Amino acid sequence: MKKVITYGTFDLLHHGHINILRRAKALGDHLTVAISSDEFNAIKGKKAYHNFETRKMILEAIRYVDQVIPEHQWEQKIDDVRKHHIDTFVMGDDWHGKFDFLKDYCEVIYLPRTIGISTTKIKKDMQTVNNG
Ligand code: C2G
Repeated sequence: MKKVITYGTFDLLHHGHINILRRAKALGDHLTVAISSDEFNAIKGKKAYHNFETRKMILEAIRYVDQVIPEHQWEQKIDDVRKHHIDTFVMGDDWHGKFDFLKDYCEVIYLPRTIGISTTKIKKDMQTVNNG
């Protein structure tokens, strides 16, 4: 069984997230998603609209996702890959090159981001709509 992993906050779920989850799953038979805890988001300088439990529950409802684990820190990826016997690590290419150290442990693939959508854009556009 070929196992794939990807990481992220996945706040205000949108089609960009779905596209990368679908493509990540297509690279293997099993997809694990490591979703950022609220505390790790603070370290990333992100404030998610939904808390960890809600974001986790939403991800678990997606057909491409087989397992959801917490992401507490930058440094856990090597342990995760080994502990979960991961064959392939996938991230959007805004992270291109940033996780190449994992190449000693698994295949590393960066996939093109979905253009024109982001959680930040959703928040900004909603503000404009609401402010008239
Ligand atoms: N993504 C995408 N296209 C978009 C928006 C996001 O392909 N339009 C991808 C990102 O490249 C990432 C995943 O969706 O691979 C999750 O995006 P975020 O929730 O923004 O995650 P991020 O803050 O990048 O956290 O340790 C890694 C970090 O946890 C990544």
